[in-house]
Amino acid sequence: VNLRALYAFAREMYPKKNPNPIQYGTAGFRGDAKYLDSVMYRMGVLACLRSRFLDGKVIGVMITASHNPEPDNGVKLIDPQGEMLVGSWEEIATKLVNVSDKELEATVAGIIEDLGIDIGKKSNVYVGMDNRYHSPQLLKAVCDGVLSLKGNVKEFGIVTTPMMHFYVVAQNTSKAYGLPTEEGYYTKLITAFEKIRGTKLEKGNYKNKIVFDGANGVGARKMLQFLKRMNGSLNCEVFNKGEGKINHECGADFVKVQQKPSSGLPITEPNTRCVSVDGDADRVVYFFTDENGQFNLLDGDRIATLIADYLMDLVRKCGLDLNLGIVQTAYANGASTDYIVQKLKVPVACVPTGVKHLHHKAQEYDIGVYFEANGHGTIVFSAKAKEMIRKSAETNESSATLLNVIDVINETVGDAISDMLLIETILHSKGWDVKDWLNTYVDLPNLLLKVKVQDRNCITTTNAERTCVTPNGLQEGLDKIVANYQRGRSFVRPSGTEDVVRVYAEAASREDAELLAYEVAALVH
Ligand code: 16G
Ligand code: ZN
Repeated sequence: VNLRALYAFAREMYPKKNPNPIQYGTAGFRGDAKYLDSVMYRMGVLACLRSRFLDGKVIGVMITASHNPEPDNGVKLIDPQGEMLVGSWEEIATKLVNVSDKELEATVAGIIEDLGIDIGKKSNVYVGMDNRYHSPQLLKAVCDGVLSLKGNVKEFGIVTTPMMHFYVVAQNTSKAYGLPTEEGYYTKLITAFEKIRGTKLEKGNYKNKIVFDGANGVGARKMLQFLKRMNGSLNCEVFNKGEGKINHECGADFVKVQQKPSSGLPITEPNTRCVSVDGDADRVVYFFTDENGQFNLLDGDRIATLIADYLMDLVRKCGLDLNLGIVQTAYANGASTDYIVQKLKVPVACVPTGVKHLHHKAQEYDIGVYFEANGHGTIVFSAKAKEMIRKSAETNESSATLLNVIDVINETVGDAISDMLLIETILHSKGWDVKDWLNTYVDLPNLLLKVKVQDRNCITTTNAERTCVTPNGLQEGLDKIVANYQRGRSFVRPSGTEDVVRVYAEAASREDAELLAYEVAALVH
């Protein structure tokens, strides 16, 4: 391996264009696609090194800007067990993309030296992308990065983010997990889903009919592929299939933030279940419009409570001694937390925003259910739990069902389609329609605001982002305001993905939630 090639490649084909330093954040690198060629090239280099560092284990690279607008793109590395890139390498990534083209060779040499990487070892990288028009060019840059260090690279073309995670895990673990191919992914999820569902497709209030909003992203195409293989076990009509701009007035983020239906959907009968995913299909929310024309959202908190309730019930029927916990962030609606504590009687933990925090915390339970309010989440089962369920499945029907439930779930990361199949399974099993689901508790009215400030990092927080540490006096001021509102709760935190401060507020009435949010925003400003 000759490091000289690095500089030549960088200079000729992928010269550094990003004018300002960028940082590997909760969502990897993200920004205007115009500046990302060199970032992608260098991430190819880094993925190649990381694989060598881990004895040739497959490392994944996903090119997407998720729910961001169309001009943006981004890149995220996936570690061998499907987790997000480990923190210490986030720093290396940040350093590597910010050095000049000239410094590239020396920087890479430094990384190799510091970490004692044997560059004679094999290196294997998997790459996939979303359907943005600039993704193919960026994918080529990643591949060139891997090739310039003589690594092996396998392209998966257009995939959802969770599919990419699935391929990486499937390749690095046993065949029993599933095959690291598109067909392997569909087969695993569909087989398990259809086994649980059986042949009776409607039950009680549950109707086999959903409207799917694909956000004009990859989720739409993959959902169509699922349906082709499903023979009607799920009756689903797909919209926003890519005819419009990705995430533009549609998708899970739009629905959650705007609290209204996506455009591009047909007028349906009242109370029809609608499902929205985001551009790379790792987030999902449900919604419906009732007979009074009222919009109703079923977000990540609803999904977490529905799933936890169902799993607790199954575990009880299995007669297994397994502990189950729910992990939320500060954005979880207060009413959902009350419902978890008072009705479900399940332990609940609160962690800072970002999937990796939720994922790690969830791993502390035998069965950990985690969802951000925005619809990103999944369920993780400990090795011990899986083993106990597998044994018991030989003689207990509920355990056999639970075993299939595990196979419907993409445990490595939030997967909109897998989450949706699980939700459909649960609603079917309970004989519920959206109204039954909504009636479990009443959300507190809430509002999310963005505030532009000089330096958002002036604000630091603790207590899972619920308490401000700096600037001095901010938390005291906030407490004073909140005290005037019935059921009031508010917090502020610097965004990890945008140059803004986010203000969240909830209160007993819509009017109060709004007043509270604006009062707190004024305090921050
Ligand atoms: C990233 C996170 C997402 C989080 C969001 C918050 C991952 C994979 N994604 O998109 O979970 O909700 O950031 O954004 O961790 P914010 O810091 O701008 O509020
Ligand atoms: Zn996403």
